[in-house]
Amino acid sequence: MLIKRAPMFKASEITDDRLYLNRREFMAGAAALALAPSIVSAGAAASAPDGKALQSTKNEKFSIPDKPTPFKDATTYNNFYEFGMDKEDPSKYAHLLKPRPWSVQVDGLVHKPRRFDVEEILRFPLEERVYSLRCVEAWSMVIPWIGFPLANLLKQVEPMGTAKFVEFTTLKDPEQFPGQKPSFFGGSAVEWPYVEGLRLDEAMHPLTLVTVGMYGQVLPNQNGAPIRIVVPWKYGFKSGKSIVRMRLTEEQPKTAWEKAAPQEYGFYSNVNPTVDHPRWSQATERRIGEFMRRKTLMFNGYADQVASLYAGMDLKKNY
Ligand SMILES: Nc1nc2c(c(=O)[nH]1)N[C@H]1C(S)=C(S)[C@@H](COP(=O)(O)O)O[C@H]1N2
Ligand SMILES: [Mo]
Repeated sequence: MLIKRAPMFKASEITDDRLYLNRREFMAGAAALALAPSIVSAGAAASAPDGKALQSTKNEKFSIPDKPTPFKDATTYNNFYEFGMDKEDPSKYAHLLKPRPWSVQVDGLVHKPRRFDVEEILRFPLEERVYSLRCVEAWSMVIPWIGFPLANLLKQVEPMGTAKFVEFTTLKDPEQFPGQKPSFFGGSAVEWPYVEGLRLDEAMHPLTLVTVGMYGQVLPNQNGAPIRIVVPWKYGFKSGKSIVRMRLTEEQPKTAWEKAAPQEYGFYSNVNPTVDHPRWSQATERRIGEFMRRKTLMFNGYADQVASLYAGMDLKKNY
């Protein structure tokens, strides 16, 4: 039987995840000893950036000093359910996605709705910003993203006074995303297309990034090519990949994960170590590549910059 509305992750997967990483570390150790080099090098993904280079200016003010996660981990350990539900699926099937031609429709409650071609989006002044991405599964990575503030793009379409939210929609095309096929093995956990959303003030916050690259190159397909959103103070699933539409609305958008499991994945999904997921703790995280778990920080370390957006809100209710 296909379980159509399965919650995002089973508690057992969280455990498997740790075992998997320990196995990888063991393999890496074995490689260092030259015991199993052929096995370690068998993966399809490159160990160093090998895509098209992308120029950008480093924004130190908006970067954390942490050491970036190895490129190979950031491109082979992914959540992108359009390609399948296993961490290896996105890098395995990423070649099916065609990131050109591509455009993003920006419409809804705006005075100047329009379509942006990807080449035009690449002409915005690009910055490199090192952010950590904290997944709701309690692991994190540090990634040098390349992009620009979403506010710069939204200003061009002139949001109306009635606009309160932005809805982000990912491409729906089962030919490019095998995980969207009705016949997909195991069924899918979410309804397609993948939809995410932010309140307009969150969307306009200078930390919220339209992202077109990472590690000095264009975004690899498995990381959301050619255009994704990155919202560093929220759990990773708020950062929708391969975006084709941004729609400004008065009503709060219905997000894919809220529809799939509302008691587990709320609209806000701010990183908050004091609010556990119903099936596991959010107090600590495993930084990919590190051995010890670290304490998770409120708003993923951005409390000074973003806490004021939620003044007066009960963050336990608005999880
Ligand atoms: N369209 C789409 N966007 C998505 C997802 C997805 O399954 N589909 N997964 C999310 C989750 S759960 C995480 S943690 C991040 C992972 O981003 P990364 O693979 O670049 O690290 O992407 C988010 N964006
Ligand atoms: Mo995630």
